[in-house]
Amino acid sequence: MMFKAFFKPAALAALLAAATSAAAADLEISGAWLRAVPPVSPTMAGYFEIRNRGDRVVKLEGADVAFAGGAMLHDSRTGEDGQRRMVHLDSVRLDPGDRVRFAPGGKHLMLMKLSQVPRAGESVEVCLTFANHDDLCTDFPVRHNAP
Ligand SMILES: [Cu+2]
Repeated sequence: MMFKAFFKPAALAALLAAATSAAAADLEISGAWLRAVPPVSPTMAGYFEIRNRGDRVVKLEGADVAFAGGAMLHDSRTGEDGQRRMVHLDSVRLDPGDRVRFAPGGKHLMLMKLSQVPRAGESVEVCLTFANHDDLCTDFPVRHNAP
């Protein structure tokens, strides 16, 4: 069953994360997590912080996830009517030294067309994709609230 291959218990994920660091030489991801959603939800949001330790501009474009049909970068903005709404970002630019936080109420990764919905306590691999950099894969634990 595909489910088993994608979803690891958090304890195992922690061991794997220790063995396979979520850092390329120039990019570092920390604090990654996915917000738990009901099992019928078509979407879920992911949060993390990314830091560009390299010496060139990097453009984050989205993500590849085995259990999602697509992923988009979103930001949350307040419209003229005072309502918060999500806007699509084509890419997020990271200049050398930049640190960008994806957090509830602001930028987030939106996973869409979920074919399986991982549950709180599980951990799933998300590969961030870039215009000009190799994919960067890391485990995102699923939680109800921010760590
Ligand atoms: Cu969104």
